[in-house]
Amino acid sequence: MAVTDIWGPRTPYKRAQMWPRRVDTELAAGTTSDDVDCWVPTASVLHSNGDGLEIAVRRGRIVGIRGRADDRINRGRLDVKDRYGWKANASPDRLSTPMVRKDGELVPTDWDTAMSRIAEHAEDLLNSSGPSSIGFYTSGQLFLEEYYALSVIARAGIGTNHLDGNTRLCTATAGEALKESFGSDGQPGTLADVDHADVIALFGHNVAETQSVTWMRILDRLAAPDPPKLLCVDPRTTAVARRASVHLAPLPGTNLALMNGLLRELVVNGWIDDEFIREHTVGFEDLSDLVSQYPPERVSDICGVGADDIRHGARLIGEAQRLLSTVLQGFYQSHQATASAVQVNNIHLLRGMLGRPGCGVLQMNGQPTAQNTRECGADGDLAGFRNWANPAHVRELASVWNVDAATIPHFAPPTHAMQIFRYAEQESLKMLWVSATNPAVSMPELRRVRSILSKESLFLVVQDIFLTETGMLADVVLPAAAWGEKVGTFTNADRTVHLSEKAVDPPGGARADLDIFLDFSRRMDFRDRDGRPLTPWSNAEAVFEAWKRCSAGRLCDYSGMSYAGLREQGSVQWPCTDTAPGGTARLYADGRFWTAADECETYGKDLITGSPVDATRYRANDPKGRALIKSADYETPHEPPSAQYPFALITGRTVYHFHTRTKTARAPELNGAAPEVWVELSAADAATHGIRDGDPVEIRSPRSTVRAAARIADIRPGVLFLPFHYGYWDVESPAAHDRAANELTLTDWDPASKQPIFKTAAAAIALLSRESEGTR
Ligand SMILES: Nc1nc2c(c(=O)[nH]1)N[C@H]1C(S)=C(S)[C@@H](COP(=O)(O)OP(=O)(O)OC[C@H]3O[C@@H](n4cnc5c(=O)[nH]c(N)nc54)[C@H](O)[C@@H]3O)O[C@H]1N2
Ligand SMILES: Nc1nc2c(c(=O)[nH]1)N[C@H]1C(S)=C(S)[C@@H](COP(=O)(O)OP(=O)(O)OC[C@H]3O[C@@H](n4cnc5c(=O)[nH]c(N)nc54)[C@H](O)[C@@H]3O)O[C@H]1N2
Ligand SMILES: [Mo]
Repeated sequence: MAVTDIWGPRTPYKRAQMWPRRVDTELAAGTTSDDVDCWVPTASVLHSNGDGLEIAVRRGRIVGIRGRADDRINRGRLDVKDRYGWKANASPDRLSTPMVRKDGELVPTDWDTAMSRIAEHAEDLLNSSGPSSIGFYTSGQLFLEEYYALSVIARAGIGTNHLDGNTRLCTATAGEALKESFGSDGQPGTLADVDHADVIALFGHNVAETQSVTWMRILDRLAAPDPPKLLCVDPRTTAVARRASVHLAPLPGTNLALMNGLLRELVVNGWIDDEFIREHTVGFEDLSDLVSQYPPERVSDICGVGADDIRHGARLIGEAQRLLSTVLQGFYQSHQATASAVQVNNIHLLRGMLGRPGCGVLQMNGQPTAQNTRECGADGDLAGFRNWANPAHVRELASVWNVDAATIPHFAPPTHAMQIFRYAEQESLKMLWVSATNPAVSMPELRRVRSILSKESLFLVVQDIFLTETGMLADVVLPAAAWGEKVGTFTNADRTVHLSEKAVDPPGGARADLDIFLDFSRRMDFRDRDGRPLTPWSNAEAVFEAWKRCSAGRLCDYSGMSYAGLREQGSVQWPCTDTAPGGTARLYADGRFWTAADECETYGKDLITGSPVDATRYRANDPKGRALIKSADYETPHEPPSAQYPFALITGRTVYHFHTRTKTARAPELNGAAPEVWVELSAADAATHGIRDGDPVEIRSPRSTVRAAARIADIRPGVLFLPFHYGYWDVESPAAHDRAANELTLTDWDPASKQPIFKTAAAAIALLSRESEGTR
């Protein structure tokens, strides 16, 4: 298959049939299946779909990949990044030895020197400044066992509240929206709902490029009789939009007005399930009052979408028999993120469409292991979806870890990433340990981020598989083993857990992230209440067994799983318990939610201000298992287009690259398909500005300037789209800082989920002289 053949050939199937198999295989040039010594089971780490994969190994080296034919997620198929991305593992510039900064330069050293430098620094800070001077910023790309170990180390070992993941930039809003509506994080639906739905609604989700195997599944249904209808909500005419029955292209940042308008149509037309609303929800009257203020004409004015298009979109949802909705960054990273994502949950609550085949909500994840970051409490919650504001939950966790409840910080919500960086800026945070994320490219307003990471007052540890833009600013760099070089489990966007086996050894002295964290814990000599080691584990399986105990009784219950079982069954969806040993496809089939005051993961927040609901107030209105219908009024974005910056700037992805390209730019096929940064604009705007396709242009925001090649695309006039993948590790003059989209984005976040707003900023565009092309 050519690299540009992204979705491959069709294997049509009708509703409620089994999705046919199609096994995709990619082997290194000159290698045939006969040369492969063994196929090692794993799953994808280049998106959240959780496609089951097998790594081809020959003489201790990775020589290819194929989809697992029997995996229920992909039935053998490969995403294009997975087809080639494995090549990065053997890249000659993999980090293979620790480095420490000496006289301003990073120099190679041995593990003992690097780790003792970190441990001594942490000891000193604990003695001089206390636990709040130390923070951890981790990922959505490590394994469950690694997050769990880190969570125990940070919360019970160090005792700091400053532990968050890059999942904050990614799916904090997914987690928050689920908590606000259903009382707990946890995906209601399953990817198998694609097989049953008659309408699939995609809200700010370019699934064709970002979870391309799920798009193949949708395409295969579209190619058969009785295809589902699609509703696409995206300001760009993506491949999804092109196949949609209704495409709504709202102005960036106006999702909430659109959602309120759609909900109003459902109410006005009686497309609601009164009995479900009465029996299983609270808050309908408030929502109904509020959305009555959003008739199609008003919404049309706000969103720049035709009033009749809004009616058509609502009818599609309202008359669906089996509605599947998916939500991603077009909502989560946009203005009023949580409030908008919650309205998608509300559609399903109003229509009573949850827990049945085809009736699902997928508040999507983005990163392969983001779900694990959240459930292990390496994000803004306590392990096992426990409520930091509920003393009984804190005591329960303390007893699992055998520590005093007072050791686990719970005086305030766990600190969110943007606030951790703020503390570093203010110098109260003096040590930051960054694992498997590259904030010097992926965080908003990069000039500020660079200045924080470069501060003299900050001791920066960076644990990665390559020397990234962030690593270059570190005091200590730790070389990690990558996927395929270590063992562990991880959980995709529909709660499916896969075990990823070790296929080959890591390069040089690189070590599994888990081993690095556990080494640190041993050096710090963290102990439990009885003086026993806090993290007594020596391998991933032992950590998994400990996590099973921690998760037992909570929604993300793993207690019925084991490595042996995962090897046998291939994959399992949590909750998986004694009573549900095969796992659980759909949550909430019984219409009972996790909202009871004693159970819930949060007492919730005001969706507009983010201010938390206090325990007393929540208990006074205990929803006792009914879902919460929460509504909110639309407000204008914080940085709307202006005379000086007339465009709405949005940022996002292309199918060929993963994030900051540390892996995909090292796979020649993928890099060749998208070697340089571009900016998309409409033909009308291009004409006004005298810009032709391919011209070098400059995009300016109140923060900075980026240079890119113009691409005339099918995008709403007035909107610019810039992929955020391109940083500086592979350019000749990195100091120019004129390539990364996040030079332009603003420091601002959703008040409820604290997720940064990467998709609503103002910008201007101008043609650069055509001769300056290629001068980078
Ligand atoms: N190829 C590839 N796949 C990936 C990744 C990758 O880097 N590359 N990353 C993975 C990760 S971590 C994530 S989080 C997911 C993200 O997956 P997606 O969310 O699908 O990807 P994005 O391109 O960030 O944004 C989706 C769409 O939001 C639209 N959008 C922008 N602003 C608005 C708005 O105001 N309203 C609406 N309705 N839409 C808007 C954009 O036009 C864009 O098409 O992808 C995962 N999969
Ligand atoms: N403007 C803009 N900015 C965005 C977004 C956007 O749409 N627009 N999207 C946001 C989203 S959704 C996300 S998820 C983030 C992603 O942002 P980042 O997390 O910064 O992106 P990655 O390039 O995936 O960084 C992961 C790092 O982990 C390393 N790594 C990979 N595997 C391992 C491993 O096993 N161990 C260790 N130790 N390291 C490993 C990789 O080499 C890489 O350096 O970006 C966010 N930033
Ligand atoms: Mo993400």
